[in-house]
Amino acid sequence: MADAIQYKLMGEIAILTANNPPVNALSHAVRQGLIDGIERAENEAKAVVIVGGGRTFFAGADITEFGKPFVEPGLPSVCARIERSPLPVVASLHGTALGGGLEVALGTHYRIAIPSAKVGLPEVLLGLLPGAGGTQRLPRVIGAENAIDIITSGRQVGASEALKLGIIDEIADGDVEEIGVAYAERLLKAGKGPRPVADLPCPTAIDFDAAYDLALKKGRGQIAPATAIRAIEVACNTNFDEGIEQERQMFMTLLASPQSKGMIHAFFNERAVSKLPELKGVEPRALNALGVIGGGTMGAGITVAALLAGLDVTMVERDAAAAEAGAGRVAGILQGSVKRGKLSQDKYDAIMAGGFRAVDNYDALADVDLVIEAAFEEMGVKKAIFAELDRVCKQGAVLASNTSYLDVNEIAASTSRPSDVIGLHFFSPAHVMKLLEVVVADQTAPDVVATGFALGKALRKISVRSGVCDGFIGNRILKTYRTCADHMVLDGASPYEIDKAMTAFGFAMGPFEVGDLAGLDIGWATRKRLAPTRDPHERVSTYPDKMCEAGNFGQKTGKGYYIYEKGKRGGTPDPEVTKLIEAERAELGITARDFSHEEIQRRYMCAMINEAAKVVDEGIARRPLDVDMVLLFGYGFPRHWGGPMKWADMQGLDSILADINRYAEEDDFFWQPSDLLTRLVAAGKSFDDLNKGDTV
Ligand code: T1G
Repeated sequence: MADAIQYKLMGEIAILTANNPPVNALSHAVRQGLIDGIERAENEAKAVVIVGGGRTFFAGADITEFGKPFVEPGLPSVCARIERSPLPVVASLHGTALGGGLEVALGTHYRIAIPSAKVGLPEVLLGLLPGAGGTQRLPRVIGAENAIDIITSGRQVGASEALKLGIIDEIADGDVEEIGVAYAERLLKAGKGPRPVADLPCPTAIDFDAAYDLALKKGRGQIAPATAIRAIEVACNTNFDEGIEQERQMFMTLLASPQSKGMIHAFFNERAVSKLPELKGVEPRALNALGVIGGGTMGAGITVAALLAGLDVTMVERDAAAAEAGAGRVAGILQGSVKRGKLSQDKYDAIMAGGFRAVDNYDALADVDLVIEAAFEEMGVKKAIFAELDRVCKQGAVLASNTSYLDVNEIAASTSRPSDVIGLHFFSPAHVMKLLEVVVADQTAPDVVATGFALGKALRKISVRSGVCDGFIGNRILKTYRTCADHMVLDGASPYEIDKAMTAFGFAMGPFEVGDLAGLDIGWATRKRLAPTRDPHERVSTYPDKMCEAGNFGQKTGKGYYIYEKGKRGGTPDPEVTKLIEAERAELGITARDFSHEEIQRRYMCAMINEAAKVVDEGIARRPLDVDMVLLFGYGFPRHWGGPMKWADMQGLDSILADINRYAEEDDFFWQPSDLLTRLVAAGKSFDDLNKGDTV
């Protein structure tokens, strides 16, 4: 195997080139290679240049090594060894110098970058903090305030901002090795020697308590950003070596924390979830021109996502007026992106001039590669549209429905080409939400599935494969934990306490706030749709119907569970709702009881996990990690827990099952323990074992 760090001498300059594709992660071999390279250079060179081979400088510590036995040299000692070299050491940056990568660069004495390079310390996005001197060296270079911003946000900083801040010393265009060597030669000519950052004075202190409290509040329970602030505080009032020691202790504490395990689980699985073994070697069909049926909220959002990905889109509406309205919605969303500087006016003009048209006849879809139907959620409407698509679309075109719960098999069977039919379930707003459920019907051809995933990749979505059932993966699980919340309300909990409990757990919003945001009429329509087939044993609350009958659909009507005043953020609890609930309890003869936040969170999560286990057991979701990614990217599940299945594993599946069995003593209709969960507990296995291919 080629050396992880390649060494060559060019004149008086030793060049150490990282060679650990794809992102030059700082694995053990790379770390050892850096030490060996520096020591060799000190015997024969006057200066050293460290550069990344391939597409980037080091993109950080090797995350796959976390949790495995630690092997010296550690990254802190690699950075220290580079820093105390008697030779001037230059880091020449391209791609993304992130985490341990930037820490290595801060361990060198001079930093140069090409204009497109980015730097950052994103460890908090893994539930960690910079553990190789980043919290001690960066503040010495850019001050405590700027360091807090970069470290607690985890954001990537462009080369020009990095130059302004002083993270890098120069920007130069050209080959990254050549600009590095030229810079080192200029330094030698100028008689410049080593310039350890560690020798810089402690940065000026700021109000760390205020910064700490703010980070905790913003983190919604995440501990890493706040801990990083304490580490930066140490840099301001302790000598460097002591600071490095304390940083290490804080790093090791976070590394052992469930939050870090949750976030590392999310990091790897947001990349793994779209890689299906059965699609290996399956070529997707062509994907240049799209058709979108419907110019409403979903149709317009899907169109914008496709246009921003450079695809050509033809939107079809029932008549010219509706087509114009649809085009107006698309233009409105894109102009919003121009205003926010996310899209240039030129790009906007190019899209609206060429890549998009809204029409009122299906014949315009004769040559498109894929059509996404985003029309009214009614089976008759769907079948009529797919009959038209079957008539006009070319052979080989992929016919997709954005339905969020209807039977895709039934839609497919209504065409002469069911193998070309698939579900592509976007989430509102479709140009923002990252999740895409790729719903595979019984007859969907493998290359059609591959095309669905290819579209997801082109639109920068997190695509998750789902089988066909009512609500697919996400909405089916949502219905269950939402019902659990309703049951707790009937038994005594207030919707507002439930919202507080779930935001304390880490959700941006509780279930009743989400209901108000999405529109309570959606749930109402679902209840009406399912009423004819509802099991008489099912507990249903009627007060939500009364709220809807009164026209209170949430934010869009100014009143739902909360009352919303124009221009004011958030809503205030509506006492009328509490009255409705108390009346229903009295009617049902229920004596309200207290629910602690812990009990609310536990029941809510157990309901979610139990239904999710059934979804996996039935093969609707292939793996537990698929469920985790659906909840993370479509339902606001807190990333620092990794998803419900990861959270369940960290809690211990036996304790989850024990609670479900206990709840079943009260209501054995709603709480029917998942067979898969029972089998896993009996076998002493976890959801993660299933992710790794194990079975029970
Ligand atoms: N370690 C191991 N594997 C990594 C990796 C890493 N740091 N970064 C990426 N990969 C894998 C990734 O899983 C994927 O694998 C492939 O590389 C391509 O990545 C002590 C403790 C660099 C911006 O957090 O943000 O340093 O799926 O698909 O979209 O203080 O990867 O192909 O099998 O994402 O072009 C800090 C993490 C670590 C950066 C490139 N560093 N990486 O994005 O490609 S903690 C990070 C990224 C640390 C020290 C601490 C991105 C990227 P596969 P990709 P991309």
